[in-house]
Amino acid sequence: MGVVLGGILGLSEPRHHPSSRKPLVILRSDSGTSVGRGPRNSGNRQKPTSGLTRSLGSLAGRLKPWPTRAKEIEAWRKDARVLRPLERYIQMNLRSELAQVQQHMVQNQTATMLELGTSLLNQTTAQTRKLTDVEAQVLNQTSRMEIQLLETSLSTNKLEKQLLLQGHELHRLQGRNNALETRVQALETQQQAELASLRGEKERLRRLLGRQSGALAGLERSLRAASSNSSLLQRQQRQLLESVQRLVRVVAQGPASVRAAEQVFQDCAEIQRFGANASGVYTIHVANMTEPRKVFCDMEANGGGWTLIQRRENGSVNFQRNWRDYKQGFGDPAGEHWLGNEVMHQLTGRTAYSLRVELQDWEGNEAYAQYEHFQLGSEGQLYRLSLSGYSGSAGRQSSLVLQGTNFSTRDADNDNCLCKCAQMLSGGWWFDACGLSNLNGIYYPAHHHVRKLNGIRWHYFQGPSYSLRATRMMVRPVGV
Ligand SMILES: [Ca+2]
Repeated sequence: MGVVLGGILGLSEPRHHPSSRKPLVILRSDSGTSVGRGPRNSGNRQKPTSGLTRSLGSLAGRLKPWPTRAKEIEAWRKDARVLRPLERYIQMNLRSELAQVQQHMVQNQTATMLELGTSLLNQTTAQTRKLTDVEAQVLNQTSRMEIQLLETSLSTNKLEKQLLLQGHELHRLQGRNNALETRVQALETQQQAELASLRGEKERLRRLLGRQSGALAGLERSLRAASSNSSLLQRQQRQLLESVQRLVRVVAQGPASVRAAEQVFQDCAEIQRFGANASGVYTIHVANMTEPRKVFCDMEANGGGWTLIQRRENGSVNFQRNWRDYKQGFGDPAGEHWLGNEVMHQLTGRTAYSLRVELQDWEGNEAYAQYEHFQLGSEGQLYRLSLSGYSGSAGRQSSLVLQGTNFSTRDADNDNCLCKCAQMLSGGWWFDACGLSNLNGIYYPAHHHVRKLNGIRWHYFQGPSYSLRATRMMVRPVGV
């Protein structure tokens, strides 16, 4: 509108009022700078210029086409005089409006600037706050890390101290350990020395003990021999006295009684006591027996005085006999023989007897079995055997059952077997069922003596099927 107005004004008053265009230029310039300000500024300007617009509108409505203008120009000049006050009015109004507009603009700009400043300030404040926060966070973080560093440092220091202490402790313990080792070594050495000394002492004591044991055994032997000699002497003295008394009686009765002198000897022990020291055949008279008996006396074995009741040595005598033969006896007292069950019963029934069994194998080995007590029952008791007090070298155990075995022959089965042991194993013997011995078995010559169950057996000497080369059984009163 300013431009339109300027154009109009320029055409209408180019010469008369050159200076009057000045405010219009300012207006144009203001319009130029105000372009883009928005409708508010335009509105603000419209309000004070509404009267001018109306005037110009009416003026324009009166304009005529150019051919008529020349005539009209003169009229305009006349009108110009009318317009001058209007111009002045307009100028005045415009000036105040301009000042107002300028003031508004300044105010608007100031307000805008203030807004901008406030906004910037706000932004700056926010940024500053954020920065402050970040700084605080960083500071916190830093302080925390410092604290952690401090703690770590403290821990490290503590650990170092502990390590140092432990090192000291270790060193101290090593020192003590060394001291202990030294002491242990010293103790060991001392103990070894003591042990060696003790061993020497022990050895010395052992030798001393050995010597004393030997001496004691010697003393014991001497004592036993002395005691035995003493009792033996007493018994021999008594028996000698009895014999002398019997002899005195015989001499007093005259020569007819000399034959009776032989009958007074009950066994070989008495004969030995009477002074006979040579082994051989003698005559004895056993109590309750009507006939005197020839017997072989062994005056040497184990002190002598033995009366033989059995001998095997060459197989010259048959031992396959019946009950009666074994009861009465058979064979030759100088060689193989069986003295007889009845004699043995009478003999061992009168006084206590010992039994000695002597054995010899085909290899030249000898062994014996001795029984402290030996007794034979009567015929009614089937010549039952009673033994006790076994000792000897023919095995650790007896090969004869000690108690309760009866005598059996091929015609008298008194054994403890459903079978007939005497018939199976030959001879007459105290078979059990059928027992571990039979010295009256079949005599087998050399090289035929093994694997013979019916031979001359003694189990604990040479086993169950070995037939022996020679045997002797003999008795003697206990205590001789
Ligand atoms: Ca039987």
